[in-house]
Amino acid sequence: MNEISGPMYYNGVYHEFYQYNPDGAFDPNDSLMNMVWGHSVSTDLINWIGLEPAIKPDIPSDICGCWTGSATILFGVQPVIIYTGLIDRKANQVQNIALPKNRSDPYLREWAKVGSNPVIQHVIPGLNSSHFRDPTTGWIGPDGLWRIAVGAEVNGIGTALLYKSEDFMSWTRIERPLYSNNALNMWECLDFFAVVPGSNNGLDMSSEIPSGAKHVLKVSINSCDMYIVGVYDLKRDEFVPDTVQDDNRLWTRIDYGTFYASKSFFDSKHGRRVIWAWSNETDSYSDDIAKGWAGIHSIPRTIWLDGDGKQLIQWPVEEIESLRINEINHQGLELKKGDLFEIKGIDTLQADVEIDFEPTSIDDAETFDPSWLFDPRKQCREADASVHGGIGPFGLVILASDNMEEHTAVHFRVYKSEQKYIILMCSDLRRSSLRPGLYTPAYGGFFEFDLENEKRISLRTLIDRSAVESFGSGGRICITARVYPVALVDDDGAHMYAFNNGSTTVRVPQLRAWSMKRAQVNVMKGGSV
Ligand code: DQQ
Repeated sequence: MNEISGPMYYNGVYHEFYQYNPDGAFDPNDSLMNMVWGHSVSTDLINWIGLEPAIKPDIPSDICGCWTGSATILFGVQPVIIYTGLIDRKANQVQNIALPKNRSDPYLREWAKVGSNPVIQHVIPGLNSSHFRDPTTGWIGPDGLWRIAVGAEVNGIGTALLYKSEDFMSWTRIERPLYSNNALNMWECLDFFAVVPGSNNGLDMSSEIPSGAKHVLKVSINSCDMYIVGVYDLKRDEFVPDTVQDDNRLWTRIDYGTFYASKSFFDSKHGRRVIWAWSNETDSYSDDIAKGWAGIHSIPRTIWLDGDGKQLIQWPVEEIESLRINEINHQGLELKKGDLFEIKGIDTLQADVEIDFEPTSIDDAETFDPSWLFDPRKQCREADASVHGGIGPFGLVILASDNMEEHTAVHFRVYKSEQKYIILMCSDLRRSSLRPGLYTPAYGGFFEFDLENEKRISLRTLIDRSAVESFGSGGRICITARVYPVALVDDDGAHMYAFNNGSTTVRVPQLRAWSMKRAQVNVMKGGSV
């Protein structure tokens, strides 16, 4: 499977539709021609029931595949899916609509395509018709009309085309796009949502958006999910970024690891916005064929905008804590240069770890070089966990074999840049496994941190065997990684450590860790798994 398509909360049930390849774990032509919409439901975002696919290719306007799209709940009662259909084997794309056959079925198992499909076709000069896809969730304007954006490449430029409709069925394109930027070409899986700076209450895009709200445009391209914060100019129906860098390597990322095509939705049960994404395998295709599956979805995260109005914050939904068991707790540890503290007493292959680091002095931060911002992964390779620093590296070593031949390091290093501090967070997979044929980069990203006032740098890492999801500084920076250590396959128990390799001693005021119970994942309705 690949990404989540059309997540929604409707009548007490969460729906997760997703791109699913019925032909197997590996698509030899990488053409994704037969994709269907897989469908799972949950009441807590943690335990899932698998259902039959909701949408399959069977009409001329999706005959070669049902690609990504969104769900919108019209006036709180009528769910509608709008998705991309492939009309031929050249992957030319149009947009289609499907409605639930029976709204009183709590799981909305069956969906019917409307007779007027395709509801949107590619008729714009300069549009690359095989790059015209992934319609967003709808939102309503002050004129009462619905809007959606569709990702496209127009004359080689990445564009969010804007469409308007009275009834969500018949659509007219607004000549001016919602936004376009030549820093990138095709934009996949656009997401557009409103946020109030400093508030973790989510906003429903189908309701009135309060004044003072900001808007976020997320684009997916080249395995990266990037976002821009700005305002939505209602008069011009245009997204206006607060700032945008010409060089897309400097765009802020939702997650700096294997986390792609993310999608958010408004969760009316808890009044929050939830985002999650596809994390692809980074093992080999033959491994995928042997396993019989490929691709997972990250743990859903609550997402909101920091009080500074610039940075999105993400944190695993609180329901994940229902899986925590066997808590262990340490307070007042001190890690001097070279110290390694073993975290024992939990299942290190399936764990949730929360740890705070407090450097005892801020004097020894090394000088930051702004050119590093273009390639944080290079900095993670060059200044890795074994390279002594001033403040840091400190962090966690996880999934480590007895002799450390295999291990994954998730760590921070603090730099001084004129009057501010900039932290590099890395998730370094280069020694994660002895197995050949794996993709094992050192992922990394930078973030600004008010070290003088905040003092503590937090790290939370959720480990679910091959999935390692790390949240730095309360969710200001996230890195998802996939690892395949031999120790994991053999199930002979891996080690976990907190470490410091910087000359500044680091206090650990609080370290809490849990084993995680197994969630029910895609238990098929009717008993089989
Ligand atoms: N995957 C879908 C497309 C989308 C891409 C096809 C992103 O709709 O653009 O499975 O991973």
